[in-house]
Amino acid sequence: MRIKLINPNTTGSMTDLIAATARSVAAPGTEIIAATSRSGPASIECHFDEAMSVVGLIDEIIDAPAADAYVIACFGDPGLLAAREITDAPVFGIAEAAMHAATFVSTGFSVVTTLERTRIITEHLVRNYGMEHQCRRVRATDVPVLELERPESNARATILAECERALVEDQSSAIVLGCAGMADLAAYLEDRLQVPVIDGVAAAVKFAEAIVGMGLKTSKRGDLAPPLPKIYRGKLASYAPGNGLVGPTSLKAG
Ligand code: 5HY
Repeated sequence: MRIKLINPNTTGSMTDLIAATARSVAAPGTEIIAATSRSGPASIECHFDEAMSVVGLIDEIIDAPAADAYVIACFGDPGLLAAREITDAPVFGIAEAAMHAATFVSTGFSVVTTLERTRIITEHLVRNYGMEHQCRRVRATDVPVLELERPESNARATILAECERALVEDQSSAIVLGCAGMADLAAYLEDRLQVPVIDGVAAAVKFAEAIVGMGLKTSKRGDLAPPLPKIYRGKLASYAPGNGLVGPTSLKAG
């Protein structure tokens, strides 16, 4: 099967890190195509960044080659439901995937994320995904996303310390990493903390393999049916559903 891994921010070096993690867990026979969005923010750290990242994300789903499944490799799961409307191939957000994986191996987890201001975005997702009972707390480290890949930023030590606090103060028994840029830290942290540390990129790839392996596709009955044909004006005129790019006539078959 072919899984298209989309980094909705425009930083290629981060995509390389994410792709390496995805390929390290992919089963034999699973092809990982990694794509960096070509338009939008260098990193996604607020509501505006998220909103501005969605068109670039959609472009990566519209553009060939088609995949059997798509992974949105940003912990805000930006544009997840919109993406599920324009293809019947299953689409996974790394936040949703990581939280579900955590519930299989613990009765209570903490999320350790980047900036304080993104903490509220994750708390919204926890509620949206019905994870209030399992997610004990969302914690911020105030490490900017692009600092994660700078060794001299001390990000790893800062994240480890926050995870240690989470296990004691939140009484959590698992950690969910709150950024795709933390994907390469899971093994190190798990070794230090001796609890499950879940990276959403790996979780999303394995869930994609499982769901595609079951022959499941996204339902086109109800709210995830293709967007209704209509006129779009201005910068986004070419995205008008029904004009061949997006919508019923161009449903991206998985
Ligand atoms: C991410 N931002 O995974 C999120 C993390 C965050 O550019 N990739 C980003 O801080 O919300």
